[in-house]
Amino acid sequence: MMNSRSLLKHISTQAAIVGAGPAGLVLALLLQKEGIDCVVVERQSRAYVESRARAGLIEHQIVELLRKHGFSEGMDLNGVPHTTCEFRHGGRRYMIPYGDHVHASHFVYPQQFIVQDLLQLFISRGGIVFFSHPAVKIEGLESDRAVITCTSSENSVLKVECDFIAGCDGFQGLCRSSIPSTDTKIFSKQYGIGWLAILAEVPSSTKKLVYALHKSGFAGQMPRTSQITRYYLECPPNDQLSNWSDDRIWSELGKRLAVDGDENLIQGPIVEKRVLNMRSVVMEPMQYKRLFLAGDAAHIITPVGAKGMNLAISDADVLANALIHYFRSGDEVLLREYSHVCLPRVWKTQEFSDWMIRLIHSNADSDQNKDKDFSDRLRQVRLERLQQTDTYAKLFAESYVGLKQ
Ligand code: RFL
Repeated sequence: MMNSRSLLKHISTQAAIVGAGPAGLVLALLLQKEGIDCVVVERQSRAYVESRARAGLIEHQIVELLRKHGFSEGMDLNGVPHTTCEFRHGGRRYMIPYGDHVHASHFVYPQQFIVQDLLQLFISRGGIVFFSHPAVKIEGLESDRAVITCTSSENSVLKVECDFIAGCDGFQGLCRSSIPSTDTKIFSKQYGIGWLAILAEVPSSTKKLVYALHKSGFAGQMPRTSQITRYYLECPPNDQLSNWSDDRIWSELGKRLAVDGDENLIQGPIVEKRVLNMRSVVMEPMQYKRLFLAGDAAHIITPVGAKGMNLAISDADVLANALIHYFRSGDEVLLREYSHVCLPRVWKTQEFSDWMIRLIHSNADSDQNKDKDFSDRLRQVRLERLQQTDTYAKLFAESYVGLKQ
């Protein structure tokens, strides 16, 4: 119900979702499908969220989830299944056909396309998203109804009163900080490693995902579409973008990705570059009274294993089930269990990402006496075992492709 006054809008709903990223939109669609009343409030404009290029690798179980609920049309039409990745080290290629080990595949389909598809579906079915409405205050978490206050560029105020708030507003959002620090514990790790994340409007030199372990540092090549490739270059964690001219980027990629002679990189316009600091954070529990966090709002993970968006969608699925169960039966048991259900998967994924970090960087250990040559030998053995030992490769494949554990 909406009462509009000159500058104040007041609406009432069952579930208010803060953030129109992958977590918020999957949750909104799942609730909408079951007839649960919900609205989404989003800080940015629609054009902005639909063009934010980030992830691109969708795990097998998330592909299955999107298909099961009928959210996968765009991915099925335009996504590309992947079953092999390639490591490069010491002048050798290590092809890992992970898909064959577990009879499953990844899909490469850029995050901004998923967001576009989900938004289009939600809105076309009558869903309401308040774009350019940042949530600025959360109240009433301890009472019968919670209230979110949002502002908008037209200087109006929106108040959303609800039974539950889903905090899907990412790592910098408001929801996480609305939980009293005495009721949560934050676990975090800084790896002391940076990645220069680059988006280039060029086809990649191979269709596979490439992880190159070079003496000068890691380099990655991740195809996104036939015309767009994401590249990564290891760099100091707080490196300045001004140190990275386009010429230096292409030359460093060519050197680090080369195996025998020069890497035949197709050079072209670099449309985005940013320095990422390799760090991971998990908040426990992921809920407080009427507020439930999902995705990056509750945990972030280094982009090394390409897991952040997948975890976000997985949380949204768990939260949707709990809310649907509650609104059908009045039984709060699944809501109470929400964090206990999500966290084991979050921690297994963190463990895998930590393992991957050690595999692809020679200086990932906190040990002060880092011996890069020693680490390098260990990395070589790990790659050989991935190629030669079926059980080792299968364990990697299960985590990498994202099977339900
Ligand atoms: P999002 O996508 O950050 O969405 C949160 C939304 O909340 C809005 N918001 C607010 N709205 C209202 N009021 C407020 N006060 C608000 N504050 C924030 C924001 O505008 C935004 O729209 O969180 P969500 O849904 O949890 O999804 C998480 C994923 O986006 C993230 O984990 C991934 O992008 C991480 N990630 C990758 N994940 C993968 O699974 N596979 C990958 O290959 C992968 N590659 C990546 C990545 C992240 C990267 N960056 C930029 C950190 C590559 C990169 C470069």
